[in-house]
Amino acid sequence: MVSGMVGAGTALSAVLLSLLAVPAQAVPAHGPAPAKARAVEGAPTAARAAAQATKPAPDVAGLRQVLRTALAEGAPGAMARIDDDGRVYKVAEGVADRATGRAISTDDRFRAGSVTKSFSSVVLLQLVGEGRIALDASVNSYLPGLLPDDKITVRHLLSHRSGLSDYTDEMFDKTVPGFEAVRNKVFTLQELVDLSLKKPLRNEPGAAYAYSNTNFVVVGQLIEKATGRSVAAEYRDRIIKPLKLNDTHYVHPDAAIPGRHTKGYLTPDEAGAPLVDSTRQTASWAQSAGAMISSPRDLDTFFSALFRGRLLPADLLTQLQQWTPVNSTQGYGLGVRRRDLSCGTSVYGHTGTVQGYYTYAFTTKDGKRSITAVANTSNNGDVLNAMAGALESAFCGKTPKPAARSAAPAEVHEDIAPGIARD
Ligand code: REX
Repeated sequence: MVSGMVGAGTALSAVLLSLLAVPAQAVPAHGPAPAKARAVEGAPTAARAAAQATKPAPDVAGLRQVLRTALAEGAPGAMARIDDDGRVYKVAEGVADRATGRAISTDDRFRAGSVTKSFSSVVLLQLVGEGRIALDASVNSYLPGLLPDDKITVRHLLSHRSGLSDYTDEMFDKTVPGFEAVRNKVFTLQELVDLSLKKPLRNEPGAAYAYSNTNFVVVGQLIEKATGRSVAAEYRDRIIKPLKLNDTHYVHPDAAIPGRHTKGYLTPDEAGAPLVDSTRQTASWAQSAGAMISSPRDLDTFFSALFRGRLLPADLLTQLQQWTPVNSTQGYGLGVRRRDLSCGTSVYGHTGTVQGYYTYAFTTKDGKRSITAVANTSNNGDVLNAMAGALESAFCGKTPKPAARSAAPAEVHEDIAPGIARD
């Protein structure tokens, strides 16, 4: 079913085997063959049929090549799952566990990092829909005295325009020592905000986009204040249970990933130093900004449901898509990213980076085609850039040109705190 898998063995032999493996086609895991799928969907209008006819099929061979490039750049394993209107493609290369040589699988859970921000945003926007929070109200009106400027609004937090500094810049200045110092720590949300407030605001509230984990820690505080419950309970009752996301867990401060999962391997700053198994951690430094555990199926389901309008009323889904420019090909909405691809298609979702895991989870405007692509390493800009090619393969239906990849390093730092990803 999952092609490109390798048998048990040493990590090295598994990686070599996967690189040498006969390229097997990705097989739809379930659902009808494409021609039938369109027929079964039933009597599309002429316009819809025309739109479908022009929508390129995913380039599965290209996707496999993207994953292999990630392995060649240093990831022990990489995998991706595309959910295309009922048709599923699964591709996996390399290992989930370097010690046992177990092949990575698209059924593996992983740490989804900042994709958590999209979950936090949905919960907060639902509270807006219920009249419990107002998007343009001052954060301090709900959390008196918390922030140094009353002009910072809820919307500024969700769109990274508050100016609040990102406490992770300093925390992870030195990658492995920074990680080991917090791996087992348990922070309160307030402690994380306090770390940020040691630094002045980076810009006037609302004036500029400046990515900061602090924004979504404060979003977590707002959720807890408005509901009187933990963010974990709100994620569970508002998103995880209704969408039956059985692989999605917010276990903070537990350090273990429940169930079947890929290990994560952090790349040290020192060239040639061995990867560090970073699987176990409290992820307390991230919490409502990045502590979610999920699977490719669940993230595809989540973003698909969001853009099909199943989580938010139409007016709030519109608000979520008010884009602040990030660079010439990216925008940030309210807890979601927009990426404009080379073929003219824009896709919507989020990226994630926690120690040992890189994630891309994106969907189309209509929510009908989604991809989640994961590599089980981090702090490796070459792997991050290679994995960006998964979006081109999934949505543009063609193999990313090497030139496109070599042009990409400029975007590694695009809105990740300075020094977060290596060159
Ligand atoms: C923390 C350090 C990165 C990672 C970070 N992660 O801010 C948040 C996230 C939760 O997912 N953000 C991404 C570490 C970028 C997003 O929004 O897409 N790097 C690593 C270092 C660098 O320690 N010195 O690469 O694992």
